[in-house]
Amino acid sequence: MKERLQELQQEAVTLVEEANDLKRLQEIRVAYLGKKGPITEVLRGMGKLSAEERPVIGQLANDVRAVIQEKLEAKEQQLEEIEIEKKLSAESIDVTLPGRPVSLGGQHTLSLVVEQIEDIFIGMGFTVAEGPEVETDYYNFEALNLPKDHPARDMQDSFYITNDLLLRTHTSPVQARTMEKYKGQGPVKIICPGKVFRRDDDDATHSHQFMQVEGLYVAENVRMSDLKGVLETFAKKYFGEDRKIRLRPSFFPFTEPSVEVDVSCGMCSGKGCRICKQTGWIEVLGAGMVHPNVLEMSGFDSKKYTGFAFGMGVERLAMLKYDIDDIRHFYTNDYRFLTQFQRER
Ligand code: FA5
Repeated sequence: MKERLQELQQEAVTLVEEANDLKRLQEIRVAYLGKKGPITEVLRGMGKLSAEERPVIGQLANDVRAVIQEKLEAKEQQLEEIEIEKKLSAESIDVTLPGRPVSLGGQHTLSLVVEQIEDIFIGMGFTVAEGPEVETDYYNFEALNLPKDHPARDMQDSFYITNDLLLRTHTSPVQARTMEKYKGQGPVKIICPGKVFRRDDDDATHSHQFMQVEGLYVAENVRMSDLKGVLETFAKKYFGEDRKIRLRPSFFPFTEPSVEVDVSCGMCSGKGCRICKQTGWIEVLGAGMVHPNVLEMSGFDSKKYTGFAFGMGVERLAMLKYDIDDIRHFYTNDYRFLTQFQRER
């Protein structure tokens, strides 16, 4: 019996040493130390032993049990440590690896162009004003000398929301809103960039939603030559010296006299192409001297004050400067298109 116990101890210790995971250790524990294990069996057979042998074998069985138990615990600890080590090395972070590049967003091309336009006019003493995109019929039309049923309302097909509310068709309502705030006291010298909406069919140069920058200068003795000077200065600063501008007589109910301003086409250098509809010129803005009725309706004395106003199409200005062949590029938001334009410093 003594030999049997020593054999069992040897067997168990060898198995424990060979075990290489915690599951196997548990199996060995159950097999050798469990209730149905060989040591328990030996102890059960102690009844057959003599009184002298009994305590010796009992003591030995307990010692064997203790040795196996000890070996199991030591091995268990060892395997746990290996496991933790493995886990740590699998999860370790190499802090010396270069980081993944973060792709930074940028400003939309139209915002960049609006900023350039603002910078130029701020440099000429204008400040930036704002107005709502959902506008009343009064400010969009009536206050601009376009009473209800005036035929010139057809020049700008509108998106009406109710009988009295519409998406503004131009930034000109900000003229009337701003003049009202000044309560008849000039000078007023503002620009207003913003979105406008028209029921125009979309094509390479037209969109149903586009941006304008309005300009208004009302003071004593403002003349047509001031308007021309400001627009020429703007064109030179924005396009550079190589582009030409021309003024054509035109009609707007809110200005008298009125002009339309064209810039020479950059795609064909004025020779004529699809973009300029073979004319060599692209219309970029409407302008004129503020109509006395508009001044009076907004609380300004038209005998004391005169002024000029203009409204420019931002997309057209951007297309001309960057030779963009289709206005729809601005709205489809193709990343490859947008990332070509960076802020000018
Ligand atoms: C006006 O909107 C006037 N309010 C401008 C004005 C202001 C005149 C102050 C006098 C005094 P017009 O409809 O021509 O005018 O539009 C002005 C500019 O907006 C055009 O020269 C053009 O550059 C741009 N534009 C007009 N329609 C579209 C369109 N559908 N898509 C893109 N740009 C357009």
